[in-house]
Amino acid sequence: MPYADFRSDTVTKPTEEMRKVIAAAEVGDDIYKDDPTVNELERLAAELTDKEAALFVPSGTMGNQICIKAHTAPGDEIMLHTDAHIYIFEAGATAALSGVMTRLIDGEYGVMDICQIKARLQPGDMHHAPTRLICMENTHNVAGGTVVPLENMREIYNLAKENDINVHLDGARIFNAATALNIEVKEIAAYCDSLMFCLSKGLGAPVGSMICGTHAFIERAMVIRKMFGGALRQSGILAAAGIYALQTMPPLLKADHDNAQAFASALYGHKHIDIDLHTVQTNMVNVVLKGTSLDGSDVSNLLREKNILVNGDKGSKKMRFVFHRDVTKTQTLEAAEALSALLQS
Ligand code: TLP
Repeated sequence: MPYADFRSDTVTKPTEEMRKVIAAAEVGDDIYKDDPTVNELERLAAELTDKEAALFVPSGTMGNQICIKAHTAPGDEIMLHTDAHIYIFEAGATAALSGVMTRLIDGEYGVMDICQIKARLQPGDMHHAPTRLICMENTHNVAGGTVVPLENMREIYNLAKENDINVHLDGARIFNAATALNIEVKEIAAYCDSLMFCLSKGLGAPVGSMICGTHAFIERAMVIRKMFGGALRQSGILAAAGIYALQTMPPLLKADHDNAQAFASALYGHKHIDIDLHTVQTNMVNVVLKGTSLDGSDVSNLLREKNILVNGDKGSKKMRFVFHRDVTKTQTLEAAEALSALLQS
């Protein structure tokens, strides 16, 4: 029996049609800007986000880190949410690669508190690391795939501009945010100077992310991409999948959101499970185990015996289920049933 894999939407595999497009891709050496397929993907990404230019990069992490380095100098300060992916899950790269200080901002559901931001802006005097960059994340991964409201983004962006600070958006799942808000991606991208979005999550491409910004910013980003070892050669092979993903996958994300809703509804009210339904806005469900001695790691091992894959840590009661094009509605309901049954006793 095949596994139903809820560990992440990063696990999606290219479809048959996507593999055909990859096989047929026209390529060239992208470092000479000779790869027509990469050039087309970059044009398309800039158009969709309404930015002047875009750059194909190997991963979301590299995309975020290139942008941070392009916006800052060592000793500067960046502000971001306490639970930001950039802070928690990028292996300390902001310190190691850009030498920047991180100032953390709290906020429920991944929404940064504007009052805290205002209170903590650092002036550029001789005592302080100047605040150069604010990073937002939409959708917000750790909060449960929550959508940061446009109003909050606008307020933060306006405040940043009044203080001559740039804004970067970790939009790894910006297409999920746009789907939930029923708007175009460019309407979210309006509130940042640079953004990164991933092709290799819910959109189903095997590799790659895009960074978008002004022409000058992307010129600088190209140098840093080279420095980080992320400049590729015949990458049209990968870009072809990205173009296909952008052209065909966004309308399908709603089905993943519906599966997340169905999963959460099936488990809501279970005596050993807490789910905050307000967080179930896109393709993730955060589940908290209660009144049981089992931890995330135990539950993960027990579900694996039933061919259901989900991450769970030792000593942690929190588990994340992620919905994507490679899990069906039936697998979703079976997983809810299996989780419910094993926590019943
Ligand atoms: N997130 C992964 C893990 O790293 C946690 C996942 O399974 O969700 N920004 C956000 C908001 C992300 O969720 C991720 C990946 C990235 C950036 C990094 O993308 P990659 O994995 O391409 O480096």
